[in-house]
Amino acid sequence: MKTPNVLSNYIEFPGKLPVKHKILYMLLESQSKFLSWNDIGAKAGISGPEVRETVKNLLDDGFPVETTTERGCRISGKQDILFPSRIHEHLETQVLGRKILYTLSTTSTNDDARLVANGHPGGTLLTCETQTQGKGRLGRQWESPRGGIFLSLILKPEIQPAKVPSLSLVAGCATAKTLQSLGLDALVKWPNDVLVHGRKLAGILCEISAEPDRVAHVIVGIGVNANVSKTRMPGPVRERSTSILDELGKYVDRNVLIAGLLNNFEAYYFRFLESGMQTLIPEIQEIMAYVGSPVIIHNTAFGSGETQHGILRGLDKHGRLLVLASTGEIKTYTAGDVSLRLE
Ligand code: BT5
Repeated sequence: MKTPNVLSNYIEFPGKLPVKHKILYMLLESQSKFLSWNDIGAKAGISGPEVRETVKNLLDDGFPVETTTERGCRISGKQDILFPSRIHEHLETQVLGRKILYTLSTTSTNDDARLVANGHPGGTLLTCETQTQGKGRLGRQWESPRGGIFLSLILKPEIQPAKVPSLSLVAGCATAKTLQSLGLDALVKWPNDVLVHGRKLAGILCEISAEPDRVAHVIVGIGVNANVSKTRMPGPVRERSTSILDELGKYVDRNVLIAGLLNNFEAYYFRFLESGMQTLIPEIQEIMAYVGSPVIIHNTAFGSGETQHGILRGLDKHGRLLVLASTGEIKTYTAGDVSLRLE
């Protein structure tokens, strides 16, 4: 059971850095040069034994710190690490990510965001290097190995609760556009996936807390397989997933990518709030997977569990899925899983 002290492992930006992160960033910035124990201690404001204890902690966290008695310690080579300050440098947003909460590892950033949403402003970003209990929809699991992007945004939109489900598509669209800017052929698969060459590269999980006519907050969780090969995923996921590393054959700067994603998402989010979902539909349909193709819909609304076949037609003005059934009738879905029907 999580305590209300859920953020004790997080660092807050802007804010004071805990000693561990101060030392980590010192080592990373010194670019493979040794830093003496004394220098580190003086800069971090702690004693020699405390420095050694903190460095041991960093080793336990998986950072390849090389330690020597004489010369001090260093981290060699480029490390793929998130820096809240670097995410911040690349932000062009007014609201999203203006406050960043970052930790190396947690159970699920969505769970943490939900627990702390009341005490934090709309737009707060939670992110981490790895999740131990990453969540998908309907109790499914989200594989969260290091190198991926795992983020949750606390949003406090003044909209009717019924409009919240559209935010999944808005986030999906922003994620796909961000991936397209890297040269990837990214498409949105209704309601919450981003596919590249038919394989899942990113997923969205929106969770709402609301009264009947008022939204308290929405947590928009986004997972992106970035600098991680799908070979690190368990078998069934490996077959149906891909990553930026697998597609482009190179590492990306996740700090820049997260900032770019937030920049794109905010632009769409503001349009959604100002003008409604309707204005975004044409753009989303343009990058939607399976339009015109035979599909199978597994309807998950109200636990109905029914499965239907049809031709995917697109979206209605609310972002609901339109499918042409074999009877000639157009069916509308508010929730479900779509897969391609192989003839
Ligand atoms: C999703 O659910 O796609 C939502 C994923 C949201 C993840 C983010 S990460 C930050 C935040 N914190 C969280 O705890 N969650 C959010 P769904 O449509 O139900 O898809 C889940 C299914 O995708 C699984 O059952 C697997 O088949 C597959 N899957 C799991 N991990 C994957 C991965 N890393 N890449 C691709 N597919 C994956």
